[in-house]
Amino acid sequence: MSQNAERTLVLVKPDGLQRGLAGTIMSRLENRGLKLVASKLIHMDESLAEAHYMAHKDKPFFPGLVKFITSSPVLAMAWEGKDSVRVVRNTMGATDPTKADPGTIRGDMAIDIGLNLVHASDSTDTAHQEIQLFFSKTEILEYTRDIDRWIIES
Ligand code: IDP
Ligand code: MG
Repeated sequence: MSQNAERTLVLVKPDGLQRGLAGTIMSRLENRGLKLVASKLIHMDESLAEAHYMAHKDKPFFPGLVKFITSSPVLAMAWEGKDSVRVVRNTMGATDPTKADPGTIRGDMAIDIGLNLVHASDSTDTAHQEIQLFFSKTEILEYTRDIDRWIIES
């Protein structure tokens, strides 16, 4: 991994794939200058969903959230770049799309909190755990991009 770079887990949730927005969402992250280092289409089972959303297990919306995230495939991705955890959260917008800023993924393309299109890790620690949950070491690819010298000052 290049200096100062970090990785974060992003899911295009079932609503994103069903609505045909996976490409648009990937484009937004690519356009921001982030680098895709892992990706897979996966139909999450209950145990993966419960592990992924463990922090919310006592919340009233937890059963509905598990049911939703396992209802149809998701696109799981790891993105790498400068401050990627914070940058991706900012690019996604607030959890409740009615409160998300225009210009963000949720602020432009979603309106309901239960159908907010994307997941992204909320800290470098959770990013590390979440990436491990979805990807093996060999599924995360190290490569350089010539264009990076036009995106990140050395
Ligand atoms: P985040 O996805 O922005 O990190 P979290 O608070 O971690 O938001 O919640 C995880 C997911 O659970 C949200 O993306 C949303 O889909 C769902 N969720 C959160 N709060 C509520 C709620 O109050 N009602 C219904 N669903 C919720
Ligand atoms: Mg969260």
